[in-house]
Amino acid sequence: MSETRDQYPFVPFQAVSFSPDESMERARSFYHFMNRRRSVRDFSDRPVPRELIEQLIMTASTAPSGAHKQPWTFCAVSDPDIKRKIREAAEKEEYDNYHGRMTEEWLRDLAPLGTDWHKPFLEIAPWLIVVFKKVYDVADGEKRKNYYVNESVGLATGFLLAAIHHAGLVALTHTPSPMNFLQKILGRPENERPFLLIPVGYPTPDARVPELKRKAPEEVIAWY
Ligand code: IYR
Repeated sequence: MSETRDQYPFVPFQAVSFSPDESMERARSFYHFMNRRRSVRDFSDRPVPRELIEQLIMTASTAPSGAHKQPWTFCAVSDPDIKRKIREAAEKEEYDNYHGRMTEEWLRDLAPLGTDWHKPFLEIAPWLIVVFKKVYDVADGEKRKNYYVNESVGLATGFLLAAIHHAGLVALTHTPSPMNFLQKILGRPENERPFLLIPVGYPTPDARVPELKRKAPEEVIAWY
């Protein structure tokens, strides 16, 4: 038993418990639900209330993190001027990516997704959630270490995508590269580095997504 357990407050764990049959049924139905999530690029401009975005982000922020530091900031952008600046900067980088910076192999791998340097969704989607990782924290003017920052922020972003899907909205995990322009446009402090840019909203009624298959159990699981 940990030697510090008596020195810090602990509370009873509020277990969520089901019968084995219920667990199996919930696991199946959650899989089928999650398997319907798709990255969407055809966004409608239908508004999404700020309270809904806040609720989704609070779910993201329940993710586990190294030493419970929660080393993330979710910037929620609806301001049209800021969205335009982000689009302009992202398209500038992406133009260079698609015209020489990405390898032939990379371009071939992307071809089935139908992407190019145009990123209109960055202005059309009602919200852009820009996820920042805090490589360290600052408290009382002093640097404090964070741990497993990429793992932690990746987990929180996964929770965010699940929450978005659960609420009937769609998202795109967008990775303009390089994306330090986000730090500048949003005026984030030195300890915050951009991690992912996630447009959030509703799909257009005629939205289309690439036909893709997900790997089978034997391709993604090794049993021992
Ligand atoms: N960041 C570029 C290229 C791109 C890269 C990967 I890996 C993708 O899965 C999709 C796109 C873009 O957003 O177009």
